[in-house]
Amino acid sequence: ASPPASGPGTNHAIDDPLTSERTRAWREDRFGMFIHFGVYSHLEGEYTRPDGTVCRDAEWIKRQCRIPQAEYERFAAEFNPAEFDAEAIARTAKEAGQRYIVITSKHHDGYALWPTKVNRWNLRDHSSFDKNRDILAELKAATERHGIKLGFYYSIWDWNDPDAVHPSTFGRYKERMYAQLKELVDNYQPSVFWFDGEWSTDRPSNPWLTQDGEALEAYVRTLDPKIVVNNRVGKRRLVDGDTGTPEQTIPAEPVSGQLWESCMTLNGSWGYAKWDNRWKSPADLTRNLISIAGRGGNYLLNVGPDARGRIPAESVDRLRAMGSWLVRNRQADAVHGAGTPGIVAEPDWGSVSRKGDTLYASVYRWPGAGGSLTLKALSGFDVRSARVLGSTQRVAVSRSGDTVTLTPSGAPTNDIATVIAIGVAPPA
Ligand code: FHN
Repeated sequence: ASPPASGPGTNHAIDDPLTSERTRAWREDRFGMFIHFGVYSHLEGEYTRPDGTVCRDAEWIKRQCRIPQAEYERFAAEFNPAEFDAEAIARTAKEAGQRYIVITSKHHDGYALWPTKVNRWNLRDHSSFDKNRDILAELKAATERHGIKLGFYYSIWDWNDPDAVHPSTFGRYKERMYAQLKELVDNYQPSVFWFDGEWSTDRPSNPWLTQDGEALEAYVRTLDPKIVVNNRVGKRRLVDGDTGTPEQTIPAEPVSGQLWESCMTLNGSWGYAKWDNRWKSPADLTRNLISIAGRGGNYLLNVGPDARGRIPAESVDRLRAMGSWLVRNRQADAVHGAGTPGIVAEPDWGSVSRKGDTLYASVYRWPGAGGSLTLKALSGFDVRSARVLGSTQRVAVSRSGDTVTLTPSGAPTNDIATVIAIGVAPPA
């Protein structure tokens, strides 16, 4: 297929991501698992310098701690994630309610997690790992078994390939990168490409932000037009690629006309860092997911497996807590396949999402006895019913002007978020 006609400001000859069949499942998934894993995981966040001082970082450790190339290559040669268990990872994601996984096929250090034929800087050719194993193939098989989609993070910025920074050799780097992307599509049929590092400042005039980013997006579409591509392929238009990628934040007012996905760490690091104990609470994480769904976005929550390839227990525990909230009382209905309510504003006591004729009001702060909750209506609608999921208690509904008042008659069903399902109908 020839690349579609393009120019600055042109939205390639592709259909609108907001309504396209290509993004349909992604728009309903709402929750995915990000995995940062690579040579840096072998260091587990700590590098001891020759003078005995310790430098701490995570997936940026090579650069931030100025590890000499030869030494980083020695660490890679030792890397042996023998306990990487794709089945356990896919099961953890499934039980958490995550519907897709995006793993770092190559992070900024340029190391490929699959046996690329493009160079030897990869887990098969430069490690102590079993030469017969291919963890991306294992993950592909495991995700398929569990009905989860698999996508790849791929860093455009490459610290390992000197050709990437010099204009005279850049074309050679680009050829290798294109060849790697084709390998990934041919070998593993990913559902998502999650690019990163297009913002690199290594070159004063960064070609990825303009014509090369545009060509890259078009190239991926020729490899497989079904792949969902994130926006970090350039800054040519408001919406490059299919999806916006706010990082470590949940936009209060998402950019309109753009699909989006907040990516976030469970502690403070993407790659495994044994010193990082800044774990977020299960309540905050679950409420983040609920609020994101109510604002029409997805939540891509990161795990960083350790040197042996194991997801830390603290991460698994948090994901389990989120999954058990979702299955309890079918509260997942407030998240999976749900989106912005449109007809009511976001309340300060929680979040509201909508699926069809049902509004799901997830209450983070339940009112005291006899108290009530108010919703501000943005358009006319009738309330047909209101009930607390997992409870038989009555919820009285009254209306005055654009204020809808909900008065529950009993206690909340849990500490994280109690969901009131409100049946609505447009006025006749
Ligand atoms: O530099 C990376 C970082 O290591 C991590 O991969 C995050 C994930 O979104 N992206 C970059 C920073 O924007």
